[in-house]
Amino acid sequence: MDLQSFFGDTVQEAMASARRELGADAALVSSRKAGAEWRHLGEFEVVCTMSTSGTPVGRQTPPAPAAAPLEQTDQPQRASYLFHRLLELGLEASLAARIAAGARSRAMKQLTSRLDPPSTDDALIRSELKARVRTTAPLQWQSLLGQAIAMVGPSGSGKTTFAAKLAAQWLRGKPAPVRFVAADGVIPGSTGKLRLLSAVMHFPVEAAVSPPDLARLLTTPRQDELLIIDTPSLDAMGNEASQWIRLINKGIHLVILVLPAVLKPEDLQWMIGRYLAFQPASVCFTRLDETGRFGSSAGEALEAGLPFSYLSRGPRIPEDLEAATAESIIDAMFRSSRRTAESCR
Ligand SMILES: Nc1nc2c(ncn2[C@@H]2O[C@H](COP(=O)(O)OP(=O)(O)O)[C@@H](O)[C@H]2O)c(=O)[nH]1
Ligand SMILES: [Mg+2]
Repeated sequence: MDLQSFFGDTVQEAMASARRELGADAALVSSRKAGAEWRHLGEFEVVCTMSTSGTPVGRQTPPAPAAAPLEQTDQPQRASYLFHRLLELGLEASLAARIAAGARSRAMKQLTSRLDPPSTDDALIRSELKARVRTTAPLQWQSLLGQAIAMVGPSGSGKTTFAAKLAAQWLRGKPAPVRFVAADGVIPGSTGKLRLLSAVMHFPVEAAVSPPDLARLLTTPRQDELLIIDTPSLDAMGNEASQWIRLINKGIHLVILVLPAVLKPEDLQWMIGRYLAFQPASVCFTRLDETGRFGSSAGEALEAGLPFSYLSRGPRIPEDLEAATAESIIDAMFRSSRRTAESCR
């Protein structure tokens, strides 16, 4: 039996919409108060079937189904497919339910308007994600001269490597006036790593081992230069954390939160909560090459309202860095989940 759901603020209204869609012989199978996630479509849901002949009555020419799924899958079941597909991508249940609801109302709109050909489940999810994923434009050093940008994030997340990749991409064409500030010098060895990179890439590096040190550098910015500040992790800031936070909030034009995509969702959520103190403008996810569940990381950033700026897919400088687009984020969510499914076979 081909079942379809219709919604309205009264059962009569929902039935009227079923008859418009299926014809005057639309038969009511069941009716109920709409579940919370479908309430935006109407107070009541009626489940109807087509006339026994299978041909919608009142329609002159049956529409040619462009793709099978929407026409053949009954709607409540479809909502469940969408929800489970989103869980498979790694999204946490409440976000998955909201995105599934949005994807399903897209399907309903397509069904009622018949302007667009019906979409597959993945295409509906992609459209719904695209409406939610925000990205920032790739950084251009030319528009940042005289300013300072900072990378913040937990230790080992890839801040120094990201900063070096960014500078190396800028330096590729012609020399870009970039000066590095290794403010993560509280961790032995990390300043050394940046110095090594600077020797290869020919950009100057200064060390700032305390908030007053960094404050001094920030009060005298050169108008023909861009400062990239590589900061310590919150834990390494220790008792000086509030001083670092104040200084970074006040003196730095743009802050990027660098997070590894390999963390468990609950750890990532906790981490994002802590680093929001720095008021990051965007998030750069690293280690995409090492995760089979990018959806769970992307979901946490979506929930925190953070736009995506860059994706890092490996340690190579600068090849493994790309500017994020809504498409690349969504592709990465689908690709990494496929990788997990394949490795489980
Ligand atoms: N596989 C992989 N390794 C990365 C990536 N980004 C950085 N790394 C490596 O992660 C380690 C820590 O990076 P680092 O930039 O020092 O982290 P920081 O402590 O946040 O500055 C280094 O060995 C990097 O080469 C990435 O996207 N994928
Ligand atoms: Mg570092």
